[in-house]
Order: sequence, then structure tokens, then C-alpha cells
Amino acid sequence: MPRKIILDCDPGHDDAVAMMLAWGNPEIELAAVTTVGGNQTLQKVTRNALSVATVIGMHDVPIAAGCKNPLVRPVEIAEDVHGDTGLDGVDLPEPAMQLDPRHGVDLIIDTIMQAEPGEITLVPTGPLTNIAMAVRKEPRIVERVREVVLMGGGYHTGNWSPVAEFNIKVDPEAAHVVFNENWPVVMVGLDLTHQALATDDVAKQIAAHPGPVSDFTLGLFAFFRKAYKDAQGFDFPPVHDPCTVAYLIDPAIVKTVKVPIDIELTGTLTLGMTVADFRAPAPGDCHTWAATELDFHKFWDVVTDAIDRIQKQLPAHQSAN
Ligand SMILES: [Ca+2]
Repeated sequence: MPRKIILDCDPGHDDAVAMMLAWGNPEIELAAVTTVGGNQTLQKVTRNALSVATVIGMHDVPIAAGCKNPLVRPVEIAEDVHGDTGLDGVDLPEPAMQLDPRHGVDLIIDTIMQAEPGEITLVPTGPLTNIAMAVRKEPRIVERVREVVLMGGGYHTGNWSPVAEFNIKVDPEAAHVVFNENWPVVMVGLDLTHQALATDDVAKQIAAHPGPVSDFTLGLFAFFRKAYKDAQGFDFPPVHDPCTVAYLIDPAIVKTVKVPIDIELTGTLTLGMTVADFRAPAPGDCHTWAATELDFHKFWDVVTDAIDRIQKQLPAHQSAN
């Protein structure tokens, strides 16, 4: 049985790759895609989600727009990393699919409540606004969700401040809600995702499967590489978001450790820090895990395999473009 997931995202170069991996891997069934303001404005990331869905031929998956603004704080976007469109570096096709008319938060709630208990896994790869809103509107989702596997945070590092990662930092109150509900939370943070670098060898591996999705991915990587070099001094860009999906495909790809994690809401220098307590073995009621170690080759193998499978499934006229 494939794992049924809701991908709650803000595409975003690495979100786009997470969509590909979730759509192209047979172990994963995409129950819904929801968008949230984050890397770019809600309007732009929603349009991007539809364009990526068009590129990869993602039919029959509802896509809905969620929250535009964080719960409390003013909007912050990551234009220096993702560009003006949120997906700079590629031509974005006119969306071939329609947006679901529901609000993203309602699509999340409907999908979970209509599924069997324990059937749906939540995979947030943007700020946690939609997930926090869904929990507040329909608290019964907490016991029905199998687990929350999110990209965000980090236990030794930050990227939006010295100690805070973007997705958590821009809506720390939402993150506080999500980490403090009593559901299993796997934090796939920067400690892990900074190992998921799109190196030259990775680009070669993907280029060995020529086609529209491979071209699109390489375009994303080229822009992302320059942006990460200029903004954060990386030689190769970390492709954060698909690490969450890879963990669900094969837990051997992403090692985790059980550790209490909470979100700093009042620090003057540490707002949005994901504070992980490694001082002692995790207590019995601990429900949070931190990702620690990536199997680099297995990770890029599943991403490449998904791209290859998607291209083989595309209608002939689309693959020829
Ligand atoms: Ca993201």
C-alpha cells in the first residue's frame, strides 16, 4: 500500500522537486497539494504549484491555496533564494489544471477526516500556517494523522537567522502549534537537508535521462546554485524539501533520532529556533524526531528514478516538447 500524503508547500525550487518525487514514486500517493505563502507570495507559489503539476502531468490531485499570511507576524519571502517568480530559472507553462475551490486548510481537514484514521501523513515543506490553522479549526485531525514529516528547523544551524530556519522563523507561532500537538513530528531540518546538495555529479545523473522534467529540474538547479552561492556561500545548492518524501519512501535514506523539540517564541536573538534537548535520553512521552544523516546516493537515486518514471508516463506530444 502506498503512503498517502498531503504535500503542503510553497514552490519554491526544492518544493517543485518534492512534488516530482511524490508524484513519480510508486510508494507515495498524493492525496492533495496545498499551498502557503512562504518562499514567494501565496499568489505566486500557487500558480507555481499548478505550473509544476502541468510539467509533470499531475492529474487528479486536488490543489488548493491556503493561507497568505503568517498567524501573527508580517509576511517575509525568500526572493533572494527563489527569485521574482518563486521559481526563477525555468519557463513556467500556463497551468493545464484548475485550482480546487476550497481553502487549503479545508482541503487538509476534509482529506484527513474522510480517510481512515492513521491513513494520511502530512508533509509540510513551507511555513506551518495552514497546518496550525487546520489543527485549530478541526482538532480531531491530530489523532487521525499518521505522522507529520516536515522540512524546517535544525538543531545546530539556521539560515534565516544564526539559529532559525526560514519555514519556522517566518511563522514561529504556527510552528509552536504543530510541534506541541501530540502527533508524531519528524523534523527534517537543515542538519539533514544541507547534505542533499545538487552537485555536478547529481546534475549529470539527471541529465542522463533527457526529457522535459529532467530539463526543468536542471533549470531549477542552475538558478538555485547561483542563488545559494550569492546568498549563503554554498558551492552547490541544498535541495531541502524532497528529503521529507524520501524519508517516507525509504526510512533508510534519512536517519532520525528521537529528541524533544520546542519552538522559541520569545528570544531576542533566537526567535523561531527549534530547540532540541539532547541532554538525556528522550522521555517516554516524546513525540518528536530530528533527522540527522542522509544517504546521499540513495536519495538522488529515488529523485532520478521519479523523474524518469514521470517522463515515461507523459503523453508523447508533451515529452517531445
Ligand atoms: Ca519549501
